[in-house]
Amino acid sequence: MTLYQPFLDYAIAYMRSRLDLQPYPIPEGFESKVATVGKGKNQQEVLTTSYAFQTTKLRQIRAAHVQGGNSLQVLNFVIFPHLNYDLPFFGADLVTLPGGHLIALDMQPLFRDDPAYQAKYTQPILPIFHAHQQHLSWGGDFPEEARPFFSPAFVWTRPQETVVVENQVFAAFKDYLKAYLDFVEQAEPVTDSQSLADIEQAQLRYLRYRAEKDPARGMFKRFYGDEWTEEYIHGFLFDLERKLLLA
Ligand code: DBV
Repeated sequence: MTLYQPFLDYAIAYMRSRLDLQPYPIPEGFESKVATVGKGKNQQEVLTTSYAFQTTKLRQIRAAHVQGGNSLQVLNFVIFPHLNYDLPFFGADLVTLPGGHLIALDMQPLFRDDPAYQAKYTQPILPIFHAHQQHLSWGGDFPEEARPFFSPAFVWTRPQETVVVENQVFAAFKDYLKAYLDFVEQAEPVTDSQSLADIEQAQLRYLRYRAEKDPARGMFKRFYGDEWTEEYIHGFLFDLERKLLLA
């Protein structure tokens, strides 16, 4: 059972239908990785596969899909716009662990507290947020330091039932992705040098936070070791700093 495969398939097919998706390089050794965990009857394979694309407006569209049986399924899907667009990040963290499901879905703002930015990128999605929020109760505490990176339209929920993930969460995911691609379609390049500098700073702030606090670090280290994990995080999942150094 791979709970999030339909999300991944949908996202790729839908993006293909609206964008000119080009491949984005995945470093060698990170396209697909498997480990066997547990002993005896409890042995389980954990497979992590990576997907990555780019377009003229979107620097990196990438997904990590972890499949390790009924009680370990993860799809982490993030879109990083090019640095000359003020677009938010599309962020989906869909996680199933032995303790249950944990769902984070958002368009993560570059400038959370800027009213003009909110009017442009948060207010238009509030109706979608409220429509889905009715079916998805608030997921409770999350790290306080992560707060600046989420929008007021942050879907954060821990469904008890898998069927809620398959139906309500999937519906929210589709609506958010559609709304995001609408923003992408409308986005115009930023040329003002101060705005460009602000965008780069905001992207780096977000990226450093995510790379440093990646909640999957412990899990990946257990499965695949320290070296593979750090390289996966800095060389693929959150690679902006490396790419800027190379540029
Ligand atoms: N999270 C990632 C990547 C993952 C991933 C790249 C490829 O950023 C998986 C895998 N997220 C993942 C796992 C867990 C979480 C939890 C495996 C469970 C960790 C555990 O319980 O052991 C949103 N994801 C979480 C949590 C949050 C998010 C708030 C709970 C963390 C906690 O309670 O400490 N998404 C995550 C986040 C940001 C985001 C923190 C910040 C901007 O966009």
